[in-house]
Amino acid sequence: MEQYIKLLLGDDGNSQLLYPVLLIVVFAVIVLVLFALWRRRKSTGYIILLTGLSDSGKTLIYARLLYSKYVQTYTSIKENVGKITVNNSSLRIVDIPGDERLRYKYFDKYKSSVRGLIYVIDTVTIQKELRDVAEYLYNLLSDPNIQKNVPVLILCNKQDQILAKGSTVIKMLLENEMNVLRMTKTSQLEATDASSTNVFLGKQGKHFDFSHLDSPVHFAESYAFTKGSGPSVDLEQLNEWLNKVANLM
Ligand SMILES: Nc1nc2c(ncn2[C@@H]2O[C@H](COP(=O)(O)OP(=O)(O)OP(=O)(O)O)[C@@H](O)[C@H]2O)c(=O)[nH]1
Ligand SMILES: [Mg+2]
Repeated sequence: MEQYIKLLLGDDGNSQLLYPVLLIVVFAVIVLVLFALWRRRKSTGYIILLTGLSDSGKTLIYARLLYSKYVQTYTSIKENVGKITVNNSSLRIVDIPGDERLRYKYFDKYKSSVRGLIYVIDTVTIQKELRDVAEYLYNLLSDPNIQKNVPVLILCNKQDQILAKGSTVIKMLLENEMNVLRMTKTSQLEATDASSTNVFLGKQGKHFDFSHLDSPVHFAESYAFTKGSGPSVDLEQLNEWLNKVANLM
């Protein structure tokens, strides 16, 4: 040990090798700590949040993704959390209740770790629920945790139903509704004090357009169940999106 220290300090006791060696040691420790954190993150899994209004089909989609089977679902009052592996990445799927008294509580619980957001829409009842669907989506997209470039998938579910609206129509309906909502929110913002949490989404002076947001927003169609004959599930576009998100990790 003595010899080793002498070698580092040099014959005259000056530190010729000491600083480069210390630098290498510090660098190695930092790399090891970062690697350990990365491994831990990988094994805990990246959170993909399944959200949307009540009855849109989140829990059935969750069951399909995790267990590839149909389950009888009931209005959720707590979250479901489970892991799937996509392209060697571990994704933690978190299905949160859509009930309006619970949805923000659970969103707040997971939002800081969200790496992807799936917003499920019941495309049969959309016309009736448009205001609620748009408002909840607007609030989610305004959240700083989501604005950090988190990929968003708007999943137009229940496509097995004859009265279901397609994703192109849903996109148009939502953009129009979000445009109106944004005007209301902006005027609220002007009328109230600066502590208001309303955020202006999109480009000033332009009609609301999902492509103007920082987060990449995609639309997809799905069904997780059908009462008729034929295939009972189609989550292909959802799986494609999950693959893309997993590749980013
Ligand atoms: N026809 C049809 N029914 C579906 C589909 N997906 C879900 N459902 C039915 O819609 C109802 C609601 O589904 P859930 O998965 O419980 O809805 P949820 O979004 O989890 O609702 P909350 O837990 O209240 O937030 C259930 O009766 C499902 O069987 C679908 O693609 N097509
Ligand atoms: Mg549910």
